[in-house]
Amino acid sequence: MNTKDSGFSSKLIHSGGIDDALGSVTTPIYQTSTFKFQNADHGARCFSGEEKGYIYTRLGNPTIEDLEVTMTELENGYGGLAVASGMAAVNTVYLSILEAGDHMIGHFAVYGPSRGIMEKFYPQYNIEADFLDTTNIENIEKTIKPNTKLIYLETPANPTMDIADISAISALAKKHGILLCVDNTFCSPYLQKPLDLGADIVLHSMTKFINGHADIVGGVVVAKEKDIYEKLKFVMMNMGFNIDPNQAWLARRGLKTLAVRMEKAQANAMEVAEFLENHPKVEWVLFPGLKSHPQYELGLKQMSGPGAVISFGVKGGLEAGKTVMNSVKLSILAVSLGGIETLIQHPASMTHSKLSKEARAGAGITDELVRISIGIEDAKDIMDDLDQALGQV
Ligand code: LCS
Repeated sequence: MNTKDSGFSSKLIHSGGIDDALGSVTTPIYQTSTFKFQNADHGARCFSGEEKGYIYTRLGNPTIEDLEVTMTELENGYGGLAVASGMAAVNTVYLSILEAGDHMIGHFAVYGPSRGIMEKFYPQYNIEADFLDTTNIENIEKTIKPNTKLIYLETPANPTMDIADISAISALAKKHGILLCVDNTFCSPYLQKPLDLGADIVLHSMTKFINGHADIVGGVVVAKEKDIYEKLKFVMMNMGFNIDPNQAWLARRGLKTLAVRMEKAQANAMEVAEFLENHPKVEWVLFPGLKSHPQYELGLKQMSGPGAVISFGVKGGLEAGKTVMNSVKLSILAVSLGGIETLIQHPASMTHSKLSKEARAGAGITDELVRISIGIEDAKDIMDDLDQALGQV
């Protein structure tokens, strides 16, 4: 079905959809590494690009394509690539856009490894980066150099929930001939469409809201324009970053319920955030849906909802936060986010532990910060659980 003019939820259900001769309602899992050619000339035509045909799963597979076409439609892009993990998506972007001698600007509080790999691995290829507070556009402007090729945002950011102004930063990037990439993992295209706001590339850890069921690891990159898509595709194919058809199928299945999952999770999160903000044992709460969020107005402008991830500090600091994490019964003490189950974790000792203490402190990832990703359980049960855990402090 052509879903170009369909609404978002119809796209979730009907986009992609590879023709299947046997009439399967869902796209089959093409569990094959390679595809048979009709004859030698057909094989040659597939390789030269004269004819569209499947060749070898690292280069393309109908189950994977189903997911890529859907994500591309949802993000309003030119083309998308599903890859083995969110970090494969991040590195596909870095490797495609940055050459030796180039410079990148990133937000200082992105997912730990997205910053860590850039600071620890890429300098050997003479690629340099500055990670700074991108919620202040002047910081970016001051840091742009003649060799700056990429601005890399994560908004809302993991785990500080900072919100960067995608439209304003995109205008600045365009003025300087710099590409803008946005990690949209915390929102999903249901809540935010970075390409519509001016970004050139959007990426996700599909491990999170896109799949939504904490049962796969995957990533996706979507480009606004053909030339960038072709660069990303070259790297993806030749680095072997492709997702496997089984994982792609699960992600595509999980994606079908994104709208209903996100609605329920963010409604729960709104209740939980208000509950935490009024709790006597809680020092502070960061959640885009609360008026106390420093970029609350900007969030309203560029996101259609606050999402379902909350960061908070417990009175009594790290020790008190640990007591809460050790006392929860319904929430699960685990990293990751964006699934149907509520997960709680401690960024300074877990997801962001590989960043230096100075880098964490500079980015606002304090030792007392606890992050909770709200699931689709009953809001009352989540709050009762947090209340009894806070009661242990
Ligand atoms: N981008 C963001 C915003 C993320 O939160 C993560 C993972 C990644 C990229 C990398 O994706 P992956 O390779 O894991 O699919 N974030 C995690 C987190 O906060 N806890 O565990 C993983």
